[in-house]
Parts: sequence; C-alpha cells; structure tokens
Amino acid sequence: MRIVVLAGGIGGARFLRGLQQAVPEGTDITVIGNTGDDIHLFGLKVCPDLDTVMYTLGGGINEEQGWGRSEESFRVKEELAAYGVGPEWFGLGDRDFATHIVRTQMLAAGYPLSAVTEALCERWQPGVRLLPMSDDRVETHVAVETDGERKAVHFQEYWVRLRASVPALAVVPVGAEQAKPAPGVLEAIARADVILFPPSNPVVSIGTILAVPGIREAIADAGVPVVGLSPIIGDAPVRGMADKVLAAVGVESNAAAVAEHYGAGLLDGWLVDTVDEAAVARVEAEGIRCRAVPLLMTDLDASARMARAALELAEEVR
Ligand code: GDP
Ligand code: FO1
Ligand code: CA
Repeated sequence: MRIVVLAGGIGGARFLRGLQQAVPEGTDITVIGNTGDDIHLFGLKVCPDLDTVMYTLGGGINEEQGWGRSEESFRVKEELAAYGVGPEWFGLGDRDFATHIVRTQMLAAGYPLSAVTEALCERWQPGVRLLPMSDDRVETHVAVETDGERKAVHFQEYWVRLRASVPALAVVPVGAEQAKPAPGVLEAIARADVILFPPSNPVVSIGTILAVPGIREAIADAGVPVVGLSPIIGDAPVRGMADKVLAAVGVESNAAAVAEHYGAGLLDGWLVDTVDEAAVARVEAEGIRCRAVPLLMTDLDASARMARAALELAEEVR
C-alpha cells in the first residue's frame, strides 16, 4: 500500500512514528513536508518542519522539545551573541548548525531543496521518502498589530519571539502562488492508495502545503480516500498556536470547524477525539465520514492506534 502524508513539524512527525509502527515493514510512505516555516539565519537556510520529521523518524530529535537535536550544546549560539549578532530568540544548537551548513552549502552548489533533503536523509534514514512541498522559496508571514502599528513578521518571529501572544490578523505564505510542487510530489499523490492529513497545524502546516498551486487539486482528484485527524481536542490545540492562526482565517478552534475548513471536496474522513463526540454529526452532515477515537499521542502505541483508526476509516470510505 502506498501512503502519502502531508506533514508540518512536531504533530506530523509524532503521528508518522505511530504510522510506521501501525503498517507492515516496508510500506511505501511519502511525506510532503511544509517549508513555509523556513527561515534564513546567519546566512544559513533552516527548515524546521523538514528537520523535525527527519530527526524524529531518524532518532535524532530532542524528544521533550519535539524540535532540534538531542544532546545539544549551544557554543556557536553563545559566540554569535558575544559578537552581538542576532537574533538570539531562535535557539540553534551546535549539532543542528551542521544540518543547516550542509543544506546551505548544497543549495549554493545548485542542488534543489528536494535533492538536499534526500542527501540529509541518507544519514538519518527516516524510513519514509521526505519531499519538500516545493523547491521554491515560500515563507509564512503573520500580520500583527503591536505598539499601535500593523506589520508583518516572519512566522518564526510570531511563534518563537512573540509566543503568539498577539492576535494574528492575517497569515500569508509569501511566494506560494509562484511556487511549483517539488519533483515527485504530484506523482506521489497520483500513485497513492491513501492520503493522510496528520494532526498538524491546519493553517501554517497543512494549509501552507495546500497553498502550493496544484497540490490541493491533485489531492482532490486523486480518487483515493483522504483522511485527516483533528489537531484540536476539546476546542483547543493540544499544543502551539493553531487557535490563533485559525482565528486569522476565520475558523473556530474546534474539531468540526477544521474539517469544514478543509471541506468535503478534499476530505473523505475525519477523526475527532472522544471528547468531541458531539462534533461527529456536524462533520457527517458535511458529507465527511467521521469517527471519535482517542487522539492524544501520549506514546508510540497511542499514535499507532490513531494511525490504524485513520487507515480503517479510509477503507470504510473507499
Ligand atoms: P509544528 O509545525 O511543529 O507546529 O507541528 P505540526 O504543524 O505538524 O503539528 C502541530 C499541531 O499538532 C498542533 O496544532 C497541535 O495541536 C497538534 N498536536 C500535537 N500533539 C498532538 C496530539 O497528541 N494529538 C493531536 N490530535 N494533535 C496534536
Ligand atoms: N521553537 C521554539 O519555540 N523556540 C526555539 O528557540 C526554536 C528553535 C528552533 C530551531 C530549529 C528548529 O528546527 C526548530 C526550532 N523551533 C523552536 C521550533 C520551530 O519554531 C517550529 O517551526 C515550531 O515547531 C512550529 O512550527
Ligand atoms: Ca511548523
């Protein structure tokens, strides 16, 4: 069976670990990763969501944080601060720097991001094919109003420096309209037997991937089950700022509203947590098959159960 998964960072990566445990060894899993979080720092290109998937599935992730490398040190960060070279609010560790140096070096040599990602995965062996959504530059910016002035900040500044403490007035994937799906993305979608939307951020992770022209259409036209899992449980995100960016696009922070946001044109099935049982009828009324199952990824077995539930729902709607 060929599975295609659209993924952001922490939520997507943890779901993918469960999916790998839930399916037979050697099942073909292609991950289309979000690159809208990418940020250029100290002359280096940092790809947080691609790295989170690669490190998590490759065994190099800082488990408590969900991002960055394990057994990190911050000597380079300290030295940069000593030179007064910012920003200091984005915590890049010494081990992590190596990834960004290799990536930036290969990009400078003319390799596209997809080839660079493949090369980095040679080391990490994540057990999935990890494709960036596009080789073209797309960066998510957030419109905010602070000190009485409206301005756009990079998504990472909104999330990490501002801690999403001010409302997001708009979320803009800059460059998305001109971006093309990376090599292999449309082919993977066309060959898929099932397409999954893990409990990733619907706006700045999955929404950004769907904003690349051609990807949403390819998924809608794939003619195979598309099943998603809600990142919202009991009207709140399990972690992070999904409620803030959902509000920016006019979507309530609840499990049914997210399914409606994706729409029946895209989703065939939707899993909500058992606390959101009441949402099932509302989602089904949208023409999207809906089940309530435990959706907290408390450990690998819980994630695997969720993945199995998603695959079972896919067979129900096939
Ligand atoms: P990010 O790029 O690091 O923010 O990661 P993703 O976009 O892939 O996933 C972030 C989303 O994962 C957040 O909106 C969380 O609500 C969701 N999430 C994290 N842990 C869980 C969990 O255990 N269960 C569910 N259902 N969602 C989760
Ligand atoms: N998230 C933070 O909250 N604080 C950080 O200092 C931080 C550093 C960082 C460095 C590399 C990387 O790949 C991810 C990093 N993240 C950090 C997570 C990053 O903000 C992700 O984009 C979020 O998980 C949301 O997508
Ligand atoms: Ca992300």
